[in-house]
Amino acid sequence: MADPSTRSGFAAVIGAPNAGKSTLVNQMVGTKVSIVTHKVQTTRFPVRGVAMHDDSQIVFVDTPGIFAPRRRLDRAMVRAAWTGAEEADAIIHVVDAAAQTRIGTPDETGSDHRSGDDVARVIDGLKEAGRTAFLALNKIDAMKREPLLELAQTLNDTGVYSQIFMLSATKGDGVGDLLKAVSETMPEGPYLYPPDQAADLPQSLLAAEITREKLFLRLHAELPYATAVETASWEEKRDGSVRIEQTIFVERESQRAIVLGKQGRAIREIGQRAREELEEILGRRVHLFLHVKVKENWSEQRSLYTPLGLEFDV
Ligand SMILES: Nc1nc2c(ncn2[C@@H]2O[C@H](COP(=O)(O)OP(=O)(O)OP(=O)(O)O)[C@@H](O)[C@H]2O)c(=O)[nH]1
Ligand SMILES: [Mg+2]
Repeated sequence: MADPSTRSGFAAVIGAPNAGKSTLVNQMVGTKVSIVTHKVQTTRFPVRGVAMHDDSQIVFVDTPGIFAPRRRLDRAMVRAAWTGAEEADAIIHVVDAAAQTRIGTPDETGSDHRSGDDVARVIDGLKEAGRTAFLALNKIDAMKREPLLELAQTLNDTGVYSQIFMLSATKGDGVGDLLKAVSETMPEGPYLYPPDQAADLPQSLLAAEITREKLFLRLHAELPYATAVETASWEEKRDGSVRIEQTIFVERESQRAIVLGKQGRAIREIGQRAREELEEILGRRVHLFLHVKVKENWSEQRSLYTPLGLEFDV
């Protein structure tokens, strides 16, 4: 019989690209379930992370950033984010509060923080859906108090937020308060996952994501967005190690050359970083083999979308 005193449900974490959604989910779950980089549009599909708080189980759904989509993959990403929100018991809107006070000023990455538009887009979406959300004003470690309070006031006036939290997802400040508040809104019911399970991403997919994170960190400008990673084979060895082969797809031959680097230096570095992290996650030796393949239209292939929980026809 299910214990009637337990609560469980889904909490979608939505917001503009780069707001810190994945960092926040990892922090609330207490382990890395979703990859994080300084670049926008890192997360491409919904990733679940399970957290416990007292007798509540919260399944956080990290989602791709919400922005004005252009390509098919972009549209699918944004659609997935909204679907995640519609289906969830609670919604957390993460806002990069520090960036909001720098709108129009390009930073070292060349980004001009037009995410003001993206914040408005989320607010409009919440209004249309008739939903309220928890507002998580993130990155408070990187800004002054006064503009933060002003921003909180402005966003509060929109009327779409039930509660406002100010936090630093990287440092963990304020994250516990949000977790507690969300846990209290979860509906009564039995746990959806075993209480000690943190993630539900298949290992081969997680391994592909780790490599994609290293690609995003190593490559520049538009190139990361022209890449995708697939785990082609996964072989358990008798000595306890695992042999993983992955394919990195790029759209053009010239991109392949950059991913490989001079005398294969770039791909070696990417492979080494991914292998080191995989060994840490899996707790055993990993032999990682990366192949770079040109597939001009990888982002137009239906078979790529479904396994990731993305819709193709949007
Ligand atoms: N200073 C500071 N940086 C943060 C904080 N939270 C996240 N970041 C940084 O913001 C960047 C983006 O973080 P992510 O967690 O990947 O953001 P995201 O919202 O998941 O981004 P997408 O998946 O691209 O939509 C990374 O460089 C993080 O280290 C924070 O509290 N303070
Ligand atoms: Mg993310």
